[in-house]
Amino acid sequence: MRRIIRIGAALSAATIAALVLLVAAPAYAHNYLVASTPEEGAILTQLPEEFSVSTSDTLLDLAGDGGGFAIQVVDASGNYFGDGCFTIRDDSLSTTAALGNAGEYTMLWQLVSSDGHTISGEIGFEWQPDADQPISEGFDAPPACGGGTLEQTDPDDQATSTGDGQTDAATTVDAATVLLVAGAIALVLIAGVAIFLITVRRNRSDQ
Ligand SMILES: [Cu+2]
Repeated sequence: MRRIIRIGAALSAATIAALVLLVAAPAYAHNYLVASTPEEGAILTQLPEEFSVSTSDTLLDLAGDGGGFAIQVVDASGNYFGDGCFTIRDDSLSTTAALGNAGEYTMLWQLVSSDGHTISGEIGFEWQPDADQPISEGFDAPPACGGGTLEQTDPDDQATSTGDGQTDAATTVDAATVLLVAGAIALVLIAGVAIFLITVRRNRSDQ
């Protein structure tokens, strides 16, 4: 009976350790959002100097061309505001934009984490402009920085068009994470088997 309890305890510890590693490994690899202007659910009456998102770590702009990055402000009818240009500064991504009529707006963002992974999200806010605020017409397609519009593309397509370098970097990190986790699980299992064998041997010598 004591043996069964010992084996049970060893296997539970092994399982818990493996689960912790599986959950923790990818969790601290990505950047995550720490602040934004505006904040989710904010009611703006004045245009902010910048629309921006700040993350937990440096952003990865490998080619220096902003590939994989985007920040757009859209109203409820799908009109885009701003000129499509953006700035990458350490851990934050920002753009400037004048907005249109009062109503619900969404700020869409996409960026490349310090680990090479693309992350994205959206922040909803309300625009109730003061009388002195400029009102912009907006565009019916995402504006391209420098003029014209970008073709409407799926966010997944944008992520893969960031260039081979970044895709490779992301793949390498994935492989490394998998190896790390697999190695840790193997170690824990070996330890579990060792404890099991020692327990069995001890019980035999007790008899
Ligand atoms: Cu990641």
